[in-house]
Amino acid sequence: MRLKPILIAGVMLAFSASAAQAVTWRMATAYPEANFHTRNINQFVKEIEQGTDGKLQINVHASGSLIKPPEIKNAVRSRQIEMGEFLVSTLANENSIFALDSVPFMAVSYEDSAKMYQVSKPYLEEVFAKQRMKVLYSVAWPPQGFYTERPIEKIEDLKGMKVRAYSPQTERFAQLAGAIPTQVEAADLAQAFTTGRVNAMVTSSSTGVNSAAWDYLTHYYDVSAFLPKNVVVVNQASFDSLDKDTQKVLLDAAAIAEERGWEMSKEEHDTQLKALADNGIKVEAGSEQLNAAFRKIGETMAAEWSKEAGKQGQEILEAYRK
Ligand code: PCA
Repeated sequence: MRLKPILIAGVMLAFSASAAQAVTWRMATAYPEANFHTRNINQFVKEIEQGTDGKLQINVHASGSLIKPPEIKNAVRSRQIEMGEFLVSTLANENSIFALDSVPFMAVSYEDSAKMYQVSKPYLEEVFAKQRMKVLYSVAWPPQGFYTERPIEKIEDLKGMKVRAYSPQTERFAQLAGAIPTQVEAADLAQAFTTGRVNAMVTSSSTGVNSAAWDYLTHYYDVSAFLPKNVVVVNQASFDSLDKDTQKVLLDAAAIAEERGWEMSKEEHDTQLKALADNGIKVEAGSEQLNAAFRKIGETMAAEWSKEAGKQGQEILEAYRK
């Protein structure tokens, strides 16, 4: 049977229309391909691609390969790229709301972190909206602990150590512990350790494994100080340029990615603590003395945060403690 010319023309028109509408976005993240956040992002973009029949494709550039990590937020803001992922607390100096999830010992379980996230979400969304960005989802890293190159019994043992930090909060934490903080991006850890720029770090089991911590370090003190979050944002104008159906696919996939991400994070902690131990790192809870000193630092930082966050901070904390 011969197809009627009119039908052929119709098919061709539909085909060219969808081809014309297909867009490719760029997305940047600071973290490596192997990291669970990046694996979650890869799944997220795959679902968007499938859900839109290829109309929206997103190329993910990991390890700060497209945009340097401290510039990812502004690259999305200025629409140099459409989407980006970054650690919320790297922006702590901009607004105290960004520091909340990294105040040590304020929320140390996944349950409390999730609750704190829910309470702080409208505030986070508002600050990003003012910068023409839309929050798609946010996922916590596993609990943060201390990696060292020798055993630590008490806080004084950290004195003078060069501690790798990744945010204003981790810098302050190391400083209050008597150590010397130095900012190093996750992607530059191996180099920083081999060149002796740092000899200890604050991070998760996850980043410890991703950076093969056993090559430079011997101990991990799993003190569960806090669970900082990554956030995935989209430029608002880029989002607005999508048709309604595509927007819905994107938002639905984001909701699924958020749920999946928190589950992946929990699993990651157990798996990677074991991987650290299997590779020869001594994983310990840390002495009572050490933990008490860390908690004291947490109290200092909580007081500092409250002062800085003012009335809005009070509101958030009240809602969180309810
Ligand atoms: N890994 C990231 C941030 C928090 C974490 O667990 C890092 O170390 O840079």
